[in-house]
Amino acid sequence: MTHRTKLPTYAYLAGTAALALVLHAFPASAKEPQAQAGGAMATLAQLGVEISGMDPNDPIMSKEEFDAGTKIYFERCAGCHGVLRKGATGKALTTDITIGHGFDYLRDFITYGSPAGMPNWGTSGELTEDEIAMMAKYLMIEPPAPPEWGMPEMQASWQVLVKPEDRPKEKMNDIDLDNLMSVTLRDSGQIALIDGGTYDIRAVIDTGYAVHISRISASGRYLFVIGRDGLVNMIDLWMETPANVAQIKIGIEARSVETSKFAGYEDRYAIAGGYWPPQYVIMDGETLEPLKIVSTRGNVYDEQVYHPEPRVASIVSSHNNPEFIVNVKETGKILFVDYTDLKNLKTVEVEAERFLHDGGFDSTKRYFLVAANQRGKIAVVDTKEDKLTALIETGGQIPHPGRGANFTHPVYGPVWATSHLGDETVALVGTDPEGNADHAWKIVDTFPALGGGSLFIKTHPNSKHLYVDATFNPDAEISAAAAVFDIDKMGGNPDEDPEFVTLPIVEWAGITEGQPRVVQPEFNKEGTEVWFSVWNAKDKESAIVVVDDKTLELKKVIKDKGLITPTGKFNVLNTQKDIY
Ligand code: DHE
Repeated sequence: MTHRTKLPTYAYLAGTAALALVLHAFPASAKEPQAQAGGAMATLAQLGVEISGMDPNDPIMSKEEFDAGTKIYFERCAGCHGVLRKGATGKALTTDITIGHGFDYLRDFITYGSPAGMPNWGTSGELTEDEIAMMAKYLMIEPPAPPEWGMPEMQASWQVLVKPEDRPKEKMNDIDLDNLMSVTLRDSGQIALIDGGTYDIRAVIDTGYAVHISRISASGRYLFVIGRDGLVNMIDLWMETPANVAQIKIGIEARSVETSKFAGYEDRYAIAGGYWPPQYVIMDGETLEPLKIVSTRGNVYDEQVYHPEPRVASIVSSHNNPEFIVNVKETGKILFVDYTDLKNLKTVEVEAERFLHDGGFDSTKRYFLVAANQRGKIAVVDTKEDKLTALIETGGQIPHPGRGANFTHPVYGPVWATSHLGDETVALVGTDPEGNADHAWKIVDTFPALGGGSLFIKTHPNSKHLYVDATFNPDAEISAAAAVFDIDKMGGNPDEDPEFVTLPIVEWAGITEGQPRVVQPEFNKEGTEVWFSVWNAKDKESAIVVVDDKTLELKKVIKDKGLITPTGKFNVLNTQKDIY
């Protein structure tokens, strides 16, 4: 069952899963930049823009329209095209390009989308004709730059809700913390903590908007989550009912958070990465006090031209050195940031590839593999020696591993796997330079899974299965299922692709309303169950479906009226120890 669907993209991602980056988070001055309002009021003739039916002396748009356009742009477009419209996963939309395209072209493009991944905002009914006309005009005016967010702003937003000395001295609840799942409730601005043994929701905690990921401190006590609006929440899992103990807003838009894990530095520092402003901040690991802010603006690794918006994508914590590994999307650089001396900060800057996104460690935790998604490559760095090990072309379109999946292939030995957003392929990279040198840092096999639009792939050291979703496949039947491969049967016949079983996750959830998508397989602590989110619209029923890893049968459907738009799930032990 092979579906060669070309469904690229992040534009789609940012679109359907519209990131409502709350504009009211901007100070008023940012919403009304003088130059922009001036640009909005400038006449078509002054800007050299023609729109049929409008007089050259008409202003291109009113200030009210400009404000509305700014809001829509941040909600729907910035995730892919960048705040300054320099392009990343989506194309560049700077005025030299958009004015050249003209109004009719832009309007039609926004209306119908493109096979290369631009969503069909008009024909899908997400934007009205008037909104699209407004956006076509908006794109021909210079973009407004959101405000910077430095130490004064961070300090002002920082709150220690429960001081370290007032926190419990021992665990005060009966939760098996290792088996707790932190579940993103995307559109309600919360996370749910679900007991992996009883499936009970033990707490629902308010967080920033559309939390992106959860990470666990080295000790396993503190849970950190980051909202798209840059709000970091620190949750103490030892409390009778786990709750926020500190929070800080580290910027206007953000995706990544992590904590120090190297021996001797457990729970000492936290780090968060910003999309806007493009920077990372190192914080105290017990209070979130901001200690050091470092801008990632700079030159693109290959062309060596300046980029004003190099966003921080994934961040992981090295197990081999006291370092954070910070992936900078637009400049294609991987930074090893040494946290032993924040006053004399040492950073190793590795030239990798554009546009860095998500990734994870190999099974030994020595190597980190990260997708340079628009170049179809995986960059591998050695976290012991702090250098680039390999750049590997996957052969697929837009590799999107999440943290990837590590297993021992019957023929090729230890491998790390990624699926792809832009096509149906799964690619396996050999990761054992000592024992399997011939296969190391090469694509040893690729084979099809359910279809394009895959976001995440997962296995566990105790499992013999590899699970692959197809969340953004345009076919509702495919996005409602997940593929599972039997690892032992891989490579038996080198001329044949491994077969997979299709798990009808949405059908199992018994949800018939809306178009729920299956996203992100995540294992429990023992590696005996795999959990899938059934992600429906905010006003419709969603669920979590738990599958028995041995039998591949349905084990449990978790439903609750508070389970609104569940997406990412993070098992405490697996996340703390980087097991995947
Ligand atoms: Fe994600 C990981 C960015 C859209 C769910 N996502 C990541 C990471 C980045 C990122 C940089 C890696 C963080 C790390 O490891 O430190 N994601 C982005 C985007 O820029 C993008 C494309 C558009 C946007 O506007 O946000 C985007 N992501 C989505 C979604 O629409 C998803 C499916 C649903 C949601 O909750 O928003 C989504 N992203 C996730 C999840 C992970 C993730 C569940 C962690 C996976 C894991 O297993 O580690």
